[in-house]
Amino acid sequence: MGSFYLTTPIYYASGEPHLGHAYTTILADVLARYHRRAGDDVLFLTGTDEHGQKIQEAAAEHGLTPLELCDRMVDRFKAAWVELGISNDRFIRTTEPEHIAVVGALLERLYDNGFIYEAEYTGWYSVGQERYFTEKEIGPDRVDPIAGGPVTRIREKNWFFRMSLFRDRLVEHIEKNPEWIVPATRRNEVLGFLSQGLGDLSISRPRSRIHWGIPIPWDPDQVTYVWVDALTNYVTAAGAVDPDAPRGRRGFGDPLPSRWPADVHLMGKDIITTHAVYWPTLLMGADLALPRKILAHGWWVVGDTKMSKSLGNVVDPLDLRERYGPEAVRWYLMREMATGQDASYTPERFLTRYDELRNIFGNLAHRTLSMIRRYRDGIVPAAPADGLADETAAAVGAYRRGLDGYRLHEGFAAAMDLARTANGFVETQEPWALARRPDAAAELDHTLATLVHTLAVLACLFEPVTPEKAAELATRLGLAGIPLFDELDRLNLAGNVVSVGAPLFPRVDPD
Ligand code: ME8
Repeated sequence: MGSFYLTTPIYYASGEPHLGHAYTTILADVLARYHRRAGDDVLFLTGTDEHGQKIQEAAAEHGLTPLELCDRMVDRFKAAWVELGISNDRFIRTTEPEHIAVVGALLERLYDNGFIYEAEYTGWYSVGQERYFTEKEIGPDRVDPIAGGPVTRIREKNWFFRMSLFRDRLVEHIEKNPEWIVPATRRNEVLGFLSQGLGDLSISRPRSRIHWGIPIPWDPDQVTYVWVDALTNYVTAAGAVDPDAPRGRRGFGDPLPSRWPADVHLMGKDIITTHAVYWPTLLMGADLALPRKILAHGWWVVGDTKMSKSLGNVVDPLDLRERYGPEAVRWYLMREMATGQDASYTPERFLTRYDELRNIFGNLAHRTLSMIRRYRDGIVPAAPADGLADETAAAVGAYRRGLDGYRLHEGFAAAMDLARTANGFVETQEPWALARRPDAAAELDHTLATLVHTLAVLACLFEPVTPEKAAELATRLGLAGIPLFDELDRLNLAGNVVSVGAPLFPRVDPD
């Protein structure tokens, strides 16, 4: 029993939710549910990033005020998350008064600590990424190096954070904690970035250019750089900073009932620099603890191209959901992408993964429950349920190592393998043959009790990824709820009345 605080990026409220957003949010949801099932007190945070030039321009295009656009998009994100079974504890919006106050308090803290100064900035800005890039980064074609979008030359007065002062401390932290940034490719990328030296960070924009942002507390002609605003959401939601405390105290380091630091920040690899360089140095400057882990996953690609709104090759997860159900989408995304690496979306792979749910897991449930009804009047026999004890213990171990180690695909492969093994057990035991032999009643009881026990374990293992199907299965097994991990060793289903019901994962006819 412990506590676990995890976050997704807060998504830009300038566009619709798409498969990429869904992936990170489902990844977080699976981890949140896994930790709850393991007995942890979980805080799962997601939300929307609502300030800055990108939102300002998108709103103008739609003939809306920025807040009107954000309100509209927040509804879309929230609806998508409900449809996909997301169990977030908190949805933060950067336009919330509490967050605005915390950003102001954090900036004042950096200012009071002597890490803020004013200077002229000259360089290239990408609205798409909401970031400046150097001449070298944009290359001869002068495009943003992440999505290939346009950059504009800018010369203006900004407030700066002395990020450069924290470079050595950050490098040391990364080197001393090899598991802090995962996967290792991303850690090496960050170390490579830091090896080229680290400049200071511009943390404001003139209001004359961008009006949609949080004012700098000591200079209302400037608004807070949107990444500083956005990253701060993680401490706002944790209650780590009390914006009402007197200036200079502000709750930093005070014994607030805070959830900070986060156990893990989840994100795509596109925003690793902001999370692994800007954010920890800002936290160091404000005397706040660093997050315990940063996980940057890969990209969903179509062919060789990243799926993204700006590229127009967006696959709407809700399209798949309508036909196959949201939990098939969740399963596909978690099972198919090796956490951390890129994965290519194809309808064929989606169908392969759906068939696995239907033919292995769903089939095991259906045949087991049907046999109990046919051979034992629907009542789970009182017999030892240990026919697959070793296989089950090994699968639970591999599953937990996979999820604890952020290799979710390995965990779910282990769960599916257990279902496959149990189907093999049915084939070798041949319960239909045992049922014809009066002398084999005890062996049939043992076989059926073992299969029911395995299904109860599978309900626990599948709950993080297919929560409703797991709950349905638990009900059909006559359980009051889905077992927790620490209940698996003392499951006793003898005497439970089971029900068969329709297949958990129905056949979906192709077009
Ligand atoms: O960057 N594959 O928001 P955003 C996998 N507001 N994941 C993808 C993806 C893809 N093709 N496309 C997007 C922002 N994502 C900022 C974040 S946080 C303080 C501020 C996911 O709406 C992935 O998690 O552009 C990526 O990091 C995020 O969406 C970017 O979302």
